[in-house]
Amino acid sequence: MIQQHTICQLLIGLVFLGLISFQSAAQKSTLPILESIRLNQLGFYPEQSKIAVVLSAESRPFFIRDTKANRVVFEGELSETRSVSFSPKTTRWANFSDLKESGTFVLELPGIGESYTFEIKSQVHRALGQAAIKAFYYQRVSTDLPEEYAGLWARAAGHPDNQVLVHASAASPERPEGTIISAPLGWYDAGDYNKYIVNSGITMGTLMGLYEDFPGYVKNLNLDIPESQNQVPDLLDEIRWNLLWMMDMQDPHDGGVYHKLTTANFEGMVMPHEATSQRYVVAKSTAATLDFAAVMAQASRVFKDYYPDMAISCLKAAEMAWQWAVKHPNVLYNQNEMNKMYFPAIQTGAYGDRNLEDEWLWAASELYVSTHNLKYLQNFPGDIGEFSLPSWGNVKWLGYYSLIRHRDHLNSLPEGLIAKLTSSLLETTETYIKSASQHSYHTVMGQSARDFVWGSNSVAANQGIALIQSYLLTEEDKFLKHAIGNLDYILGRNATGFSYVTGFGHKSPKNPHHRPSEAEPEKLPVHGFLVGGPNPGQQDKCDYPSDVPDESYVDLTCSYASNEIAINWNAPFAYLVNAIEALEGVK
Ligand code: 9MR
Repeated sequence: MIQQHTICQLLIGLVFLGLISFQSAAQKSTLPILESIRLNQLGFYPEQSKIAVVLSAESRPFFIRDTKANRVVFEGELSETRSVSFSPKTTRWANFSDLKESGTFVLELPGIGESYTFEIKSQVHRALGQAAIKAFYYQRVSTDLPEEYAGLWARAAGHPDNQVLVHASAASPERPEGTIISAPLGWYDAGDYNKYIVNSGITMGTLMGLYEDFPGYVKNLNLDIPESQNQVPDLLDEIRWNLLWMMDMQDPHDGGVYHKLTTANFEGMVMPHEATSQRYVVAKSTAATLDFAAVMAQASRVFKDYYPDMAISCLKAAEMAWQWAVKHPNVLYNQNEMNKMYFPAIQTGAYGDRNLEDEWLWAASELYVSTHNLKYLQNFPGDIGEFSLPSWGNVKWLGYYSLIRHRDHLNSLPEGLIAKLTSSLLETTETYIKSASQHSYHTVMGQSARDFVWGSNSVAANQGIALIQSYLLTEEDKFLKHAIGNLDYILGRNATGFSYVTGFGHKSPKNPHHRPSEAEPEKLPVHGFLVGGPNPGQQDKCDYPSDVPDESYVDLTCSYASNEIAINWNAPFAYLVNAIEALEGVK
């Protein structure tokens, strides 16, 4: 009696400490689920690596148990310990890559506990890949989302954006302050309801890159959106929704592009149709205009076969934007300075960038690929510099990826350029891989504390894209393997044990900073969104459970610095999952 009582107390204590939680009675095993076992909570491909990480000081045997047959199908021993300098945690890995049979399994530490269930099967991320793109549909502006397509998250239309005012900062002779313009459609940027050209730029470039790299796969992707019945790939119809908005952000009189379409202040935590404050187009900027030029140039290729007239308009818009930028090469968006001069002051996301070298390169690359006009190569640098991971403020490699992807059709590139680009990319991704095996979670992501910026999960996704690009160039399996490793990171093999995608995995964000999800708390959050992830900056001042860089994450709605969703994070995530499905899911 006494012994049972003590064990009971111990278990209650452990639950209280958050170390374990009990699984549903439907499962056969009576072992508790251990939060200290970290793995991709969806599962693995039969022919690929299968690694879990255990936060354990002791070396132990581990079993993989088939939950249906209730039978051990694999036995192994945890590895020696690993750690990183910025975290006090040590880990060991369980490698069960040799298990290739399909089914539903748990990883068991005999006598102690077991992992969440996971699957081994082909197409294990197929539904996730669709959801990662469908998330953009849920962000659509100026339209209702009928239940037929949006299910649980059906909602009324918000933001018609047909009565948008030209803000004083954006006034021009043809469009003085207060002019009413119309710029409907597009996607909400993130948890807020504004539309920003710079952030749309990288998002669109990344999604169109997915189409250009995997057209066959994308054509078969059904997203169940209103356009699904037409002959156009659903991904392209989704992209078009935002493209049409972007086109209206160009001033037709001079080709310059407004930096953003926004309210003066962030709206409250209400549904789109209840957020009705006046919206403005604000200040033209060179960054926005060049990002726009790059997107339009790429769109002119991607949409040529499906919407030929629109594709022609896109190329014209791109060329006009380029010309504006040539005349105004360094108009920076500086919100603080702007607010000293104009009323109303604008307090929403700035996406202010001080270095435009990369925007020039991206626009030049896309325009050159689409037109083959040598004038776009005139100012190309002889020295391409080191590889740098794309982010909203650094888009150089979006352009370089395009040059690499279209290399066979580009005859006039400076000699040796493609060779320099590919060796720069491969040098970086080889280094990524070398260090991964020394790292706590056996991932490319998180080898350095510097990976944990605002939106760190998009760093993991963009590293994954660099690895996929390397794989496409070399066909060396190690690159694909480590791209999948970063997806494993996103889905649970990480320092918090979260699968960072709403609606996917056993422990996923329930309270993302996302207005439509917050405004209807009785519903599950809209699914398919990647949250920002660990960010030791903790700029939102919410109550975080830890200050350690890779653990600085909290699943609270207040946490816009770690738990917001954003289109520029979902795009590389959508690329990564779908590229992996296109390459591995078919096996
Ligand atoms: O992703 C952006 C991050 O890099 C910046 O540090 C941060 C602060 O300026 O802003 C982030 O972008 C937010 C934008 O400003 C407004 N919409 C939500 C975006 C995601 O948090």
